[in-house]
Amino acid sequence: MDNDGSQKKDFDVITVGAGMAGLYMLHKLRAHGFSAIGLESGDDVGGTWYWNRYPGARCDIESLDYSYSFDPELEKVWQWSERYATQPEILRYLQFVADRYDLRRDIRFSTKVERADWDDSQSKWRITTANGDSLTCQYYVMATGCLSLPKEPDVKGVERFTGQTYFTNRWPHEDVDFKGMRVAVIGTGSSGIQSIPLIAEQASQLTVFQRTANYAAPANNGPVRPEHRKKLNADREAYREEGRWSRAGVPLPRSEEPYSSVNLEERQRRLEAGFAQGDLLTINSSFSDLVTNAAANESVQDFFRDKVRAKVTDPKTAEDLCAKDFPLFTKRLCLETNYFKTFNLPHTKLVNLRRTPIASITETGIDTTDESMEFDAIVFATGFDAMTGAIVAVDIRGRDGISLKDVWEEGPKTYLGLNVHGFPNFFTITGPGSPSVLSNMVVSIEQHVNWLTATFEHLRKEGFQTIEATSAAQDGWITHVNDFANLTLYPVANSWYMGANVPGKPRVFLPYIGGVDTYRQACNEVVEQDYLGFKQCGSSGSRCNEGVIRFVKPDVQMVLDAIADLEQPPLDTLSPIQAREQIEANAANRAPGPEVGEVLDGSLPGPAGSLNYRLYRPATAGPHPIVVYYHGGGWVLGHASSDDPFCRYLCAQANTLVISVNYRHAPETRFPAAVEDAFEALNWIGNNAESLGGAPNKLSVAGWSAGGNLATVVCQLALKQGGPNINGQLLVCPVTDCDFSTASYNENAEGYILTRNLMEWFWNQYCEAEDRKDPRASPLRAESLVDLPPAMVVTAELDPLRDEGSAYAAALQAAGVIVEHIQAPGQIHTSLTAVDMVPSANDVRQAMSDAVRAFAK
Ligand code: N01
Repeated sequence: MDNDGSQKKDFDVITVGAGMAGLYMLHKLRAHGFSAIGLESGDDVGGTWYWNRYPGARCDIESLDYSYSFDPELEKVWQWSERYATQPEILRYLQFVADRYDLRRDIRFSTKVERADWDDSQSKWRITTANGDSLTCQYYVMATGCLSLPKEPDVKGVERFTGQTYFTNRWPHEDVDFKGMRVAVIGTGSSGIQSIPLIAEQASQLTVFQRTANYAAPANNGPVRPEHRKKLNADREAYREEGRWSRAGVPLPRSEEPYSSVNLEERQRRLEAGFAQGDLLTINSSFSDLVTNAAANESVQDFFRDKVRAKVTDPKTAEDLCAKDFPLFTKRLCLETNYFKTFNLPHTKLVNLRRTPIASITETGIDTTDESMEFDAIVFATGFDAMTGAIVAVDIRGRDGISLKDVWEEGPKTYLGLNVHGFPNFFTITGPGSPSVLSNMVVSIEQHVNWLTATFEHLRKEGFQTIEATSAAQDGWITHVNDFANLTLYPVANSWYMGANVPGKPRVFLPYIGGVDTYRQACNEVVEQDYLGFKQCGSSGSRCNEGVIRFVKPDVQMVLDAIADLEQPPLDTLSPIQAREQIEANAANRAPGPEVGEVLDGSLPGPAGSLNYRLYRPATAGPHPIVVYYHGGGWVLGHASSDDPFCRYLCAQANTLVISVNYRHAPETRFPAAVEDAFEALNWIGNNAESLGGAPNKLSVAGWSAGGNLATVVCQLALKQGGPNINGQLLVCPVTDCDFSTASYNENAEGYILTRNLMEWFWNQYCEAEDRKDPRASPLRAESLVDLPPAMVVTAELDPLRDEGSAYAAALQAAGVIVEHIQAPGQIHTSLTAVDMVPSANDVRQAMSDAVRAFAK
């Protein structure tokens, strides 16, 4: 109440939704001295668990984990009766929480928010409800849940049916009795799979209309597992903390072993154990690559299909119930109790809508293209407009009246799934771009609520009134979210994760798949870096630490982490011999690269003795264009086969013969020995092209790193000294100069494998100081680059050599050479050639192989 006794209208925070997120938000805000109110369209607390009252509704994360952890006392006083509690029990729990913390007094029920307008002059949000109330607040938080707005039933004739119609996600509060009724269920997602067996127990006839069969594991529900309770009770805080820093918000061992690395017997054992465990996560956690490796995923799909075949007696029905249309896990795995066995009951029938689609719903039933069926009731288990639907259902207007719906027209844009540029002081709990639905929601909710409350406190302490993500930070986060998703099989499925279940919704991967742990770390780092990527404003000024929180591609980061785990000494602290040994030992673990037609080792006459080469021949009929390839390794490390995966890739992908030639290395032989060898090898290959199986006059060069340096140099020498005609040069992160003062040397001096120290070490091994400006060492310093062959120059953003590569591309272009320069964001010096290890560089690699093909035309 305000002082005059009227209902209070202005708050520090208004939260929309009184489900799990809204309740905890309210509790936490109160504890930190913020005035807060919750607005809820339902007439009680519970959110998802208030609306989804259909028979069989249960959680699919074990209740011990799917419960708040913020108050140890609460955990002690509430005891779950089952592993996976029913909807009524979870609703009772949330009601208990609301009562225990006296939350209802600050929740206005039956209050639907219709509009929210940012008032820049007041630095406040004005919230308008359907009841006509107008309230204001400094911070506006949507705690509306990810799966709350029902998807409109997009079935023809839906309004014609005169029998009873039910929606699983808006189930009546009073009991529904299907006894003696002919019931249709449309939809076989989690809601359908949970409700169908119970509806079958009552109905006299049940017909299930399935458009897409789903993967389901047995729930094996029962009392809470004693060992689970014991683990939690042994050290609650440690257990919860493990969950907070886990991949999915549940403490679980996670295998680092790819599926293919495990023998058949062990694979089967793990899959059976996962099934026996009866949960969503164990099977996926039993191998490292089930959501990234299509072949591994396919093999586990077979396991799931065989389980269905073993349960369902009619083979045709069994086959129809086998999921086949999308990779396992790329839609949420369902947990089932008697679902498949229900189809063995004589009064249950499956209609496969792929074969016989629904033509129309009629007054009395459903017509498919094959038959007319009469029903007393139709149950729609057709899902939600997930993750964004409930948010944009409110007309949210940010700065200058911009509409969130418009801003999100092509897919949601958020920073960390928490805030949106242009919408100061507006927040979403478990919003798109956060782990949310891919995690134990309670863990993610608690993390967001804690982060928000700490942020509001920080702003209060610092005297700031507003906070808003910058456009650059938001774009960076969206790129990161997509980069992670693109490493997985998820984008191929027509799932609600992709927005693909709602006609017309943009196809965008909505949650963040990097993991609860990774995400939490990012949020923490944002705070540690004084709210990196947020602009904070107050009456006495503003502060903005502009930046992108995650700019390294996620797969590159995994490589960096794996290397850090090895705890190896930096190469530049070793002798060249030790450095070579370390590099060779590491190479033993790398991915092998694609198959090619033939690999031959040979030698050719060099200026100071023979030089080894390795020849990669495509499987197609020759003769093929030739690429003379120079390996990387700072003129100190490597040999003819040290870039084996990349050479194989170029050979197979560009259908070209790749001849990787060795050259003398430093410090044993210093500059210009490597150049002399590289040039001699080029000449020899040019002269022997036909006997090597190459097409005449189709010769290009390629090289990576120091090999890129040699490739540029031989092109210059061939022009000057009359070498063979070169059709093109592919320069991958090349050394082109000896200047350590570039911005890229400063920005990327450490942390990305090739360090500034290492590069200095390489130069010191290779070349006397007075020789370094010789264009044969620093080709960027050549007098003229006119008439050099067409080039593709590829530079990596996080590479000390980036700027000299870019400078060489620009100099070539200025000299009239045809150049394509690709700058690879988020990549490091070693990642572009790391075939099969860094898939985020696949597009760049494809462009390289296209360029090599084009050189030969
Ligand atoms: O919805 P869904 P849901 N004609 O979208 C079909 C969570 N949840 O409510 O796949 C015919 O998964 C549609 O077919 P298709 C959980 O995260 C959790 O079941 O589009 N069929 C699909 O079969 C879950 O993932 C629990 O071809 C139509 C079904 O309807 C999420 O909520 C329990 C159709 C919809 O499946 C959503 O689950 C329940 C049409 N026009 C839900 N339109 C727990 O266990 C749609 N379908 C905690």
